[in-house]
Amino acid sequence: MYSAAAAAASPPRRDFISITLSPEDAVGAGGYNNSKAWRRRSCWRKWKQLSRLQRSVILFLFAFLAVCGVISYTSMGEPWKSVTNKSLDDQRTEPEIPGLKLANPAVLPAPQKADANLGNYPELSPQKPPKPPHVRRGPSNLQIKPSRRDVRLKTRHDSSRVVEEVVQADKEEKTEKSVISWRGAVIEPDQSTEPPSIKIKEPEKPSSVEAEDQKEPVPINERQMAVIEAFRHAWKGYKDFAWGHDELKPLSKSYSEWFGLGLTLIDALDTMWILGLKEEFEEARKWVANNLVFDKNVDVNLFESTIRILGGLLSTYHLSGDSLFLEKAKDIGNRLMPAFKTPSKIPYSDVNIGRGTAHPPRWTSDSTVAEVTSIQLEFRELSRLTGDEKFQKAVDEVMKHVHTLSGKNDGLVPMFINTNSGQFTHLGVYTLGARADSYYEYLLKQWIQGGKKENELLEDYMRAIEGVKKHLLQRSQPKKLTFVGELAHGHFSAKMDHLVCFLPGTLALGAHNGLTADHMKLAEALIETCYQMYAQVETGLSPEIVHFNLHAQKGHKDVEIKPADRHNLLRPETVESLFYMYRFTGDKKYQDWGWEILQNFNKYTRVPTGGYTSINNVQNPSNPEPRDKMESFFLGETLKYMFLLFSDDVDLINLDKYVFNTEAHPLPIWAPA
Ligand code: DMJ
Repeated sequence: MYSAAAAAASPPRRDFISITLSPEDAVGAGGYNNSKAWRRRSCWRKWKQLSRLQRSVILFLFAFLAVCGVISYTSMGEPWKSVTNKSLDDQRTEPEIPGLKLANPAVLPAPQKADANLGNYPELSPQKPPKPPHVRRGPSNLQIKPSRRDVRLKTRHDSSRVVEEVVQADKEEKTEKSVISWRGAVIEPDQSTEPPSIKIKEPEKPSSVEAEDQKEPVPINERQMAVIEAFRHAWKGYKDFAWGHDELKPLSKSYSEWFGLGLTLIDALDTMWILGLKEEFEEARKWVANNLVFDKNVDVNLFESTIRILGGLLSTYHLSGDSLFLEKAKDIGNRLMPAFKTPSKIPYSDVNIGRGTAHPPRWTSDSTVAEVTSIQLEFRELSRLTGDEKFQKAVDEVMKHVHTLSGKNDGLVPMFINTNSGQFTHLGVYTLGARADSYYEYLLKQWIQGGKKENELLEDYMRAIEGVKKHLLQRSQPKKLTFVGELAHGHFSAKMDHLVCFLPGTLALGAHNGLTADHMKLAEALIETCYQMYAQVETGLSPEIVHFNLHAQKGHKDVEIKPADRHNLLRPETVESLFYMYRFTGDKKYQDWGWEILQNFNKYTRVPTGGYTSINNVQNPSNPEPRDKMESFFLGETLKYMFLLFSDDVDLINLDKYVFNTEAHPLPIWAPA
């Protein structure tokens, strides 16, 4: 016992710890004694001799060391854990948008969260090097079995002669199969998540890949082979003379720049995927990974870069499952956002994607109505994929605003809108052609994309089609072709742009989605007219604009062409509508019409050294006057729609699962019916 007297007698204690092991302690007086009992007794004695402070400090030290030991054990374990889980994580395809659940095992890659750094675009975030691994994810069954595309090609091999290059591609495909899952035409959209801002029920399950795989594969037919051959010829010109530039100039064997962003290459990515051109796709993908940089001091047109670049990247991401394309899509999407910083929130036409500034054209503060209302499919999809609602919010606001505007004529919109006041300008002129066309197309397509719930969009679309019927439809002479003219301050003009030929396809798509059968009737009449715009012309190719005869005159056809309008830019609209019409009716005449058009493109616009060219004069077969330019949409749209038109496989971009943007880039329908 420790007493005060003993304390006074004993030397003052110091508050430090000294642990001395005397030989006595180690070896007892009686020599070495290592019995358990002796050791226990000796330790206990030693412990009792320590002061209370010394004992506490020793206990504390032991406790401290034990805690350190536990912590360092767990942190050393982490890297091991992540190493062992990595391969599993690579294959996982769960959605990362909080609160959203996959309705079925994902076929396409999971939507990814927006990179937090990208929010500060474009001033702060330099372009990152292309980091994401080149991984194509897909269901395991597709990785080990030959794809439907493989089988189609094989069937074709067995039955008849095949274009040589396709065989070559097929061989190469087989050698690389162990590395990459080339999904070809077996394409299931990722529809299993919904936009963050729209609350709807659990999305329905898209048809499973397994079920689709059991179907007989549809072999590629000769007409599709011819499209592949045409694409390869066009691509050869682009690769040889314009690689990485915006457009090929096939005659001068050079290129032209518009934005300096490899426009043709990006526009063509998903076409290559759909046509099964793997080798070309891989090469283009490398260019995107290593050379596509958006951090550039360049002005781009908001609409054109949205439909071609953003749309092209998003659809390629969906088809290939390669996250590189989503990263690039996020990058360009963020860089385009400054366009919406206007007093009215109606976006400016031009954005400098390097500086983060936007402005209207030099001569006006107006934007084009079709442009500001035809960027929605792409920005909405970007929000769905990133979980960042700012993209969708910006474009939805434009649609809501336009919905309320006065100045429409039975649903028909003027061509311009002011970015300051938010009001339509240049009132009184109504067209379904340039500057208004895709407004109507995107009303319907957004409604379909969003699962047919956004009633204002449908309302505006239905009203507009009634407006077309009331104000713009007429019949020509002598063939009584139904056409869509224009209205300028109450005066009807029998002028129709080739651009208007998107309309039969859009009407048919609406009818397929449950809208009135009238729309299909009108579509049938209008596609006949669009075909006649080719058939009645000397080269069998349509001019940019035609004027229809309203009165029968001896020796006159329905179609008249003015000298300034007789060029052909290799535009897609008629082929696009032929594709929809064939899909929905199965009437082979639409394929035959498309076949004629392809042959005429080959006859009058094909450049022997590679590429196709727009021409100046569709009325002169002996000299169509090549213009020396291949527009990016020839590969992005015209040849893609040709290929789809000639296909009898309704699952090759199933129209109940995908909606095409106005540049022919398929995007998933969020909640398919
Ligand atoms: C393409 O860029 C798009 O189809 C757009 O909607 C209209 N113009 C061209 C094709 O003609």
